[in-house]
Amino acid sequence: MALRKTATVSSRKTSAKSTAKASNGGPIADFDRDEELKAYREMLLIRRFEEKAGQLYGMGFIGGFCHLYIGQEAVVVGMQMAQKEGDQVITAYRDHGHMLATGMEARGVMAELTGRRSGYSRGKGGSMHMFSKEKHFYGGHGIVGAQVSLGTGLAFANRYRGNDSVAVAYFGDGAANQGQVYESFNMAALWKLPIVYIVENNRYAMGTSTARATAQSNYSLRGSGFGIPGMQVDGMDVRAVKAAADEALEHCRSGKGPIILEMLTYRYRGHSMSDPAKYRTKEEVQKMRSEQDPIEQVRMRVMEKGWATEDDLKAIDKEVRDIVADSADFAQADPEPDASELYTDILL
Ligand SMILES: Cc1ncc(C[n+]2csc(CCOP(=O)(O)OP(=O)(O)O)c2C)c(N)n1
Ligand SMILES: [Mg+2]
Repeated sequence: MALRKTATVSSRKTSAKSTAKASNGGPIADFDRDEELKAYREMLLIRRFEEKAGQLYGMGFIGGFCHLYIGQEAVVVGMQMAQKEGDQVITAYRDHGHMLATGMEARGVMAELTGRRSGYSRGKGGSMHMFSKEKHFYGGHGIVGAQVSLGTGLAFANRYRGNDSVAVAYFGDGAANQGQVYESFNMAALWKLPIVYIVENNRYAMGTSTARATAQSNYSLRGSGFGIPGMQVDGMDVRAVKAAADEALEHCRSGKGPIILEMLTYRYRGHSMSDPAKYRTKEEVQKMRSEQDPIEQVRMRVMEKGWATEDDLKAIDKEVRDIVADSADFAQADPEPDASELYTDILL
């Protein structure tokens, strides 16, 4: 696979017209009406869920850390649309979107965020530590970069068992500078492990911009020393993500080993819930929101093509809002775990 060159993210404009190429020159998937509306719904669910999580945090219902995924929705939704049943997902702490995209229930995720009994980790894991073996979601990790090694282990297990599954390991631009990432790349390339490494390049690691922290800002090239191919992808366009995902998953499934997808994306909110945001201007955030918003891009396309009316989209919005409101009501009514649960499900 050819390595593609960087395109500047800032030159992109939201366009209602469907073009043959993504804004950085990469391929896009040709979505039909159902796919557009599915992508729209899934991304909206994540956004509304995250907005509600932010509210509940402000009201004191969620304790500890809480990292919102708002702005980055197209990445996980485009990837998930290309994956097959059995493909594993693992990510860092900015993880609620990944959980919802794998099909985990909003109720269980919200209950975990609020530390309740019906949460995915029985209220004992919180925002950063949730898992669902049934949905092949392996966390939720607070140690920056750790999920890359663990994800490589998942891929090793696939190879060892001789199954057809691919592991998808997400990590940030900051995590990409961790040493264990390269130890993992080495083993994955050596043993041709079926894994897609996704660098979610949202331009910041907490308050440090990529420009200040990295000697090689084209993260798709980070595997080149190991012969791992990579692509830069417009991570704000769900069709571009889907096209890259199709190619990458096929690469892995056909036994060619690992591949890296660098998703050019952006987070609208602060790193976590308290973030003075002195490291970027309000104008920078506003420009991304108004010109490249992943949900707005789909909305404009489906409206222009006559694939949905305002009312159709409002109905989707209502359905999604209802799911999210229900999850918040459920979580607040659910009891906290009993004190006797303190010593269960843990290694002593
Ligand atoms: C090993 C380790 N070092 C440092 C931290 C503190 N820390 C938490 S998040 C973060 C930034 C990571 O940024 P990035 O990988 O770009 O992910 P993003 O938050 O942008 O999604 C750091 C340094 C940590 N949790 N683990
Ligand atoms: Mg980052």
